[in-house]
Amino acid sequence: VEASIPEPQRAAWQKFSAEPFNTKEQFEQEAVRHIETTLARSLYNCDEGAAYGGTALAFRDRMVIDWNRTQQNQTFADQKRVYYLSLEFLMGRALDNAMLNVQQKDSAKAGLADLGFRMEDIINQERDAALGNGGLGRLAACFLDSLASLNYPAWGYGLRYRYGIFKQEIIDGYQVEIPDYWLDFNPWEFPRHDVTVDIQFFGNVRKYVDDSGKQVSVWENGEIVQAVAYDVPIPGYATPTTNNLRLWSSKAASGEFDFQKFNSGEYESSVADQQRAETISAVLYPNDNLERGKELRLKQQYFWCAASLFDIVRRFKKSKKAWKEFPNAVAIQLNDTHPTLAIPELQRILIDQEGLEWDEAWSIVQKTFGYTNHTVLPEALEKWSVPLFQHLLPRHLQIIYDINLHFLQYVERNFPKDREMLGRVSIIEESQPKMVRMAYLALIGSHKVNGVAELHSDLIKTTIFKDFVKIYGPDKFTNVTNGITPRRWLHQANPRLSELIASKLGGYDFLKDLTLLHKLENYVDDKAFRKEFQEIKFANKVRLAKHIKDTNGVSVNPAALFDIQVKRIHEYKRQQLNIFGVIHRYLTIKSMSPEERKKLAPRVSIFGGKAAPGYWMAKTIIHLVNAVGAVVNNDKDVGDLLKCVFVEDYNVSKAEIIVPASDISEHISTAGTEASGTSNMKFVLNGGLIIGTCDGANIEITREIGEENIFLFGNLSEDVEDLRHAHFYSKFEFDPQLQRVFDAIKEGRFGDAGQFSALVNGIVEHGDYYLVSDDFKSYIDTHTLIDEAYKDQESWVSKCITSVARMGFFSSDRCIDEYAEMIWNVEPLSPTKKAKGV
Ligand code: F55
Repeated sequence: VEASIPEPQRAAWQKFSAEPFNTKEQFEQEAVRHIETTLARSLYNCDEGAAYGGTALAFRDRMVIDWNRTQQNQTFADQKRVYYLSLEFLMGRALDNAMLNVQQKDSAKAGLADLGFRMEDIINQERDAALGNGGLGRLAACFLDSLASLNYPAWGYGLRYRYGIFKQEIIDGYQVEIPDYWLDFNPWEFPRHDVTVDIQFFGNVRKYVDDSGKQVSVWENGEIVQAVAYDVPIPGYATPTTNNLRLWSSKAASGEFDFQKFNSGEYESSVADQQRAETISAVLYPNDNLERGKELRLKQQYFWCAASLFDIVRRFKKSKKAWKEFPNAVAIQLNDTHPTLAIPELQRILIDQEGLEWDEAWSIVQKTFGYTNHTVLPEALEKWSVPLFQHLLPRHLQIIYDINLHFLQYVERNFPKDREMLGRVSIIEESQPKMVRMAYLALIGSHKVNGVAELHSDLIKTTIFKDFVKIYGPDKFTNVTNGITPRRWLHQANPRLSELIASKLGGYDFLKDLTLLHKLENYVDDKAFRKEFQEIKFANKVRLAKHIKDTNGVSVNPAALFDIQVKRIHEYKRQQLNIFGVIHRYLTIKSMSPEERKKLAPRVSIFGGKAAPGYWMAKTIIHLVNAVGAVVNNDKDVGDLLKCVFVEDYNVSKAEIIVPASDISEHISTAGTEASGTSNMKFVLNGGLIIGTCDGANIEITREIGEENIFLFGNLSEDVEDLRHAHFYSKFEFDPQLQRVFDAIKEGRFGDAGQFSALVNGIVEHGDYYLVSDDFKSYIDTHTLIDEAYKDQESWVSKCITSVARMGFFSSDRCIDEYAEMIWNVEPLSPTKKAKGV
């Protein structure tokens, strides 16, 4: 290793080598030093922002020590590594997580108190790292936490967006998007200006036959953009293992080209080129479950895949191993189809640059990749137009055609009688223009394909990938049910519940092995435990009520039943069903006598979530929720019996306040549409119950916690097709209670009815694709059951505690172990206290 300190001088280094702090005093020393020197603030101008900065930098230093050691340890161990490629990492805040994972939050809290600051205020100074849309991006973040906590040698690779997911403001009931410029002060990233990769776009392919008679392809005359690495340390919980998340940032390649422009006086156009290059990593696309085929998005995907693969290959080549060893050193997991270009890119590197034969290269590629599918919704399946590909990535298009040719020949040989199949499974869709089907390419180029919950993994085998099960056999397909990290979603979000559990289980081991929660079942009837459990839920509701008062100005009663639906706004997730249910409840209250009203259980319906900026129907749903809230919350007849609020700008740190405060949360997608869902797991783990459809992970949650502890309703996925059909071909009778809701909207009781007509008409006139009318009765009847159940607090608390005790399966640690065993074939690496040698 050329850059190491020579042996005789190492003693000098080691004498001063940094050690992680472990006490309050050491923390204060580090924090004050950073505030004074790194941040150049004094005793007289240290505000909460500066105190956050000093605290973050103290923890950053502490993590870096473990991080360096981990990286060296992993390099020396020379084991297989996992690379998790995701275009989204929805990390949220880092400071609280770092303090808890390195188990020094108490030192910091006491130290900050000495300096006159409250921990909570300091934590709230940090901006979320919001480099993701929703579940898919948050899953990647949970996986990084588990990979490090379980000591797997693993890296994440993503894009360093200058703007994360937009900030949502609600103005006059409408969503307004504000850019999220989050990088002003980000102490958690390390720019690696020496780790750069030149990435080519456009250009042409020149083919020739070399001296040995071999066909050679050269991709040339393209435009070069430079990728610069930014590294983010990922600490594991209660382990020195600290993994790396590498995010790529784009900038103009500093080549002769630029100098020529400068010298010839084309200063402005040279700066414009620079800006064009920087545009690649400028902004996260804000669509979830929708793909719109934009050129810049394809550029982002290639830029990031090419930079990541170059980096992985560069690391492998240092080991001087033979190419056939590559799949024994490297496992690459594709988080959805967004990184699928990594497949033709690795094939290109192996054949065009390393001179391997096609078949040998392809066998390496297939062994290296695994592909996770997150959706069966047709509008979310990525397709790129062939002309766009031809223009941007001409060599990759050729390679994709070659992959397709080999694949179709194989299919033809094995299914000679089924000529139709060739068109169905071809990577190229014969449309106008032709399209590249990325999911097929990802599947063909991987050795395993997994869905994210049992139902979803079954569905992909019978719908979008049906033919491929025939072609490759069922063993290529597997299931890894999603999970969540208990560190953030229990210990960090709900410290009092975590502490209560620890007091009964004899410590915090359950944060590393969540199945230990089962021992809580012994306390279901323990009076003191139940009381404390209820008090914690109440305190969490008080905290959320305060947030709602501060942000919406609405007073909600913390003794009311908190009914929460927070997730991206999407028709398939059916927030419209929820708000129609709220209107139904409102109309019912209005029609009641004062005596009847007294018997009702008070409710607070809480909504939150972002709509993709171009998704009109989703924006209409937000508007309706706010319009209903404006009426209901100010109606004297209703009082505390019903409140309806929309919490602005739902994100990871809001979730940490909202999730622990639910009595009921809503996971009510049309059966067969929500691949898994992960917030369902978070809510139950925090002692809330669920109303849900038989969809995604709800089904497995039910199996684990028992059907007496969940409120399931609605039609099943196997009936969806027939029901949709029936909407068009048999005149179906509309549910009268839903009709009453629509009449109220049409009468203008929530403002001008015209604003909501698309939403109503989608159901009444345009086939009700998401089956709102079919499930409405079952939905409101189930809410009536919930009202009754909530009145019996004793049995309610038993359900909550039992559910928490049975949630062990849904830890992302369990997921990661399953991926490691079934897909990656990697082992954890026990951390050493100090890396040996340099
Ligand atoms: C983002 C961009 C595109 Cl182009 C497509 C999809 C997305 C996205 O955000 N998808 C997403 O969040 N999918 C969700 O993944 C979760 C984790 O597996 C699932 O729990 C959830 O059901 C699924 O919708």
